[in-house]
Amino acid sequence: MTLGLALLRALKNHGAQEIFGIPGDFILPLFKQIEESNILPLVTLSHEPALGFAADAAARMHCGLGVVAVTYGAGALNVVNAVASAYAERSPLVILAGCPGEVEAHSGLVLHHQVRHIDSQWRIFSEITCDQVRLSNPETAPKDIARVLRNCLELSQPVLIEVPRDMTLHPMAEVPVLPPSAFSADAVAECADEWMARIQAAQRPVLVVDVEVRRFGIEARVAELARRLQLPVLTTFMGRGLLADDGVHSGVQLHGTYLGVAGAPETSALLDDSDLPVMLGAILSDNNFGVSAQRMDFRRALIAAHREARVGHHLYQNIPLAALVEALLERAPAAGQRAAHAQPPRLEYPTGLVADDAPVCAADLSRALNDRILAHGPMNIVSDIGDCLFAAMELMPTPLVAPGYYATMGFGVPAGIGAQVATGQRSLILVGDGAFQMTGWELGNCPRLGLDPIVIVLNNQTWEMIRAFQTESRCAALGDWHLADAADALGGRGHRVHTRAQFKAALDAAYAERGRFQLIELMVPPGDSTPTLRRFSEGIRALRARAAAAATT
Ligand code: TPW
Repeated sequence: MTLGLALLRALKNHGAQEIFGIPGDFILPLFKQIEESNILPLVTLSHEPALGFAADAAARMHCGLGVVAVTYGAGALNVVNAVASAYAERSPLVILAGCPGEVEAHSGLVLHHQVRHIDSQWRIFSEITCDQVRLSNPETAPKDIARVLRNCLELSQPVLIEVPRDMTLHPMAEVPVLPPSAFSADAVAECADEWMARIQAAQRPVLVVDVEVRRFGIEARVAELARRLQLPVLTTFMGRGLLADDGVHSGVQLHGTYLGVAGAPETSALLDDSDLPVMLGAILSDNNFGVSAQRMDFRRALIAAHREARVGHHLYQNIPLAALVEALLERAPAAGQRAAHAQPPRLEYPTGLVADDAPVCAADLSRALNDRILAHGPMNIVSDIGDCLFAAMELMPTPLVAPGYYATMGFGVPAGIGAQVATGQRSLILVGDGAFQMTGWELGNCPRLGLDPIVIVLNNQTWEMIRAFQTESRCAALGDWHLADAADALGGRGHRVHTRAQFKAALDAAYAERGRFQLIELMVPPGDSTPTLRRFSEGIRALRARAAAAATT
């Protein structure tokens, strides 16, 4: 077998389902093998950042590997921000990057796409990947690839596989699938004992779930734990959409998302006043927890993430999240054993869009979509960063993919494309006009790829989030790009919407027509924002002012 084929088979054997790629001469031999072998389908897009976002979303939907294939230097460095996002947000991406062969690397000439050293690409990616291998030695490559792919999955972070241009056709043995990395069952048991003792002694424990719970495919097990321990559950901002599946969350006291000063007071109090937050898979970021009215004291929490578990000042290392959850389940009361099964709370969601001639506003977005969810059930929502993500916080339980922590713009459209490739189900993409300007052009690939996502552009003709945080900024104005017209030109259908009645009609028409992407351009006035963004920006400003005042006294 050739090295290229063995690599593709290894990817497939580790769960990869497709490759998002843009070719270049340093990786062309591998592209030839991808196309000829039919081991994994190849999806090409227009610009490398989009490949990274699409593969990231595919990985999130699959709860498994997402794969990107790019050429050396210019291609690989174009995907850096998307890989950094996946690194920060724990998404298991494999970056297959071309690189020079041994002979040409020492030709005495500087090669095209070479930044500084032949190794510059490797060095840059070392910062944003959890493991790397260059396939220059076919003897050691099978075990190196196996190690790198196992790390990708177990740490749920990107890895780099450099494929030297002259190695693709070199003979190589099959790549093994390694057994899971060893960990100490005793350590897991001791940790679970300590956690259970604390949970049983706590007055107001609360379970906080974040993205790793999905990455490691244990949502149903975590829901079971919440039911058996009768713990109220919050998701983090980043973890919004977790446990959204009806079958998973039934009987769970899911109280929505922790938004601190921007959230409903009873919801925020669950965590703010808890004497024992139990945090599973949580990223301790400012977006998740910085919105708390008080500075959060994480020493009072039980935290398991990134193969570590904490109890007060104790730190257990090399603890897989899934193993800890299983150990907790072994110690939890059996189902139904606890009296008075607490009912899930009734959360209030905005619904009931009035289809009249009043101008449409940002608050109408969640109203219209909740009406849709009520009538037709949950849908796969992919959101960019911007006010649209705050609108997503107002939605009824439905799967959501968004860059809620790293917060990179430009994610929405390509990630929505990646999500539809991965699931075969229509994506609903939420994006602001500013973020759309970055990567919205990728929609032009939809007709060729047979994809028909529905895209709602919240067009306020500004970088509204920027304006919300710094109202005096004039640079945030974007002008009117008439994006609905562009949609028609790219092979989709555009709907420019000014009133609530037009919004309702456009949504109905968009859902009714399959086979073409739909772009609903929601024309809202600059300065208008969702109630959630308003509370968030006011809350953050107040917290900052308080911190500044405290610093000067
Ligand atoms: C890659 C900084 C965060 S939000 C935002 C900027 C510029 C404005 C978004 O404007 P948009 O949405 O899309 O029109 P809305 O609702 O606010 O009007 N560059 C990158 N990522 C980030 N996060 C920024 C800049 C930013």
